[in-house]
Amino acid sequence: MQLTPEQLLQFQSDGFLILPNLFSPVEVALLRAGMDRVFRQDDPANIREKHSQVVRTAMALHQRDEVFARLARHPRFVEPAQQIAGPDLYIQQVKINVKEAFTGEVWQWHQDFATHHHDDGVPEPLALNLHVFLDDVNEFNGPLYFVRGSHRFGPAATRHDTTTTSYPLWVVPPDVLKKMTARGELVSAKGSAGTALIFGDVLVHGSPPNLSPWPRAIFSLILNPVKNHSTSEKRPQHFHHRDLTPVVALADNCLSGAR
Ligand SMILES: O=C(O)CCC(=O)C(=O)O
Repeated sequence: MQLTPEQLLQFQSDGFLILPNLFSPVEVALLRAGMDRVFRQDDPANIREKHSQVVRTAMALHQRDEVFARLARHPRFVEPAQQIAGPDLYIQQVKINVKEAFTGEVWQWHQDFATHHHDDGVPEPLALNLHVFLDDVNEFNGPLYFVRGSHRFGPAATRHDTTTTSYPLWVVPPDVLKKMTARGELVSAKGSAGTALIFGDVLVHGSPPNLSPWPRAIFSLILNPVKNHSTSEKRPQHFHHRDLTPVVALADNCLSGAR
């Protein structure tokens, strides 16, 4: 699948794209079945909420379940990513982030690059984050918030937050965010299950707690140019995979039959 010239311009201008209903209800059902399987596993890559102990993030999914091995190579993700970031991309991270109804906790404002750079030694902010909603995401169940155009500020001053999130995250402090929002509006990324997002490594984003009665699960794939690979192995490999083999797109119907 190729992005149109208009979509590419919009990505360059806003720093993100929302692609409504990119995956069908049947494909979402296959992915949700995979999510149930990996969440039942007793695996250190299932990271739990600090307070409720339910799974907040499940990582290394392409190594743990066939449906996610295929999704990480899906042409609707890989081909647009290659258009933006170049042909040779490796699979850096594959996860699902969940915000359970009533208890799902916050993700502080951050740029993914800060953690990729400080913790993994990634040189440049070239990676892309590709999401697909596994639930309907609305304004109440903890959508991602973006600061439109914040990628144009480049890497921002950061603070290492080891208390709020279930794993340490380099976050954007409030005074920096305030300056950015004076120049770029806040957008909440909403849509039906199957909607996809693409955003770059320095786009500022975060998400509020889920106070609603509706759970919210989002699959996330990070692809990084091979030439921009990590140079530190400080974090366990489920945070940043070491295999630099360039990803090859599968057929468009690759999810059917995966279980
Ligand atoms: O899933 C979310 O709400 C945000 C997650 C996020 O920003 C991240 O994993 O970097």
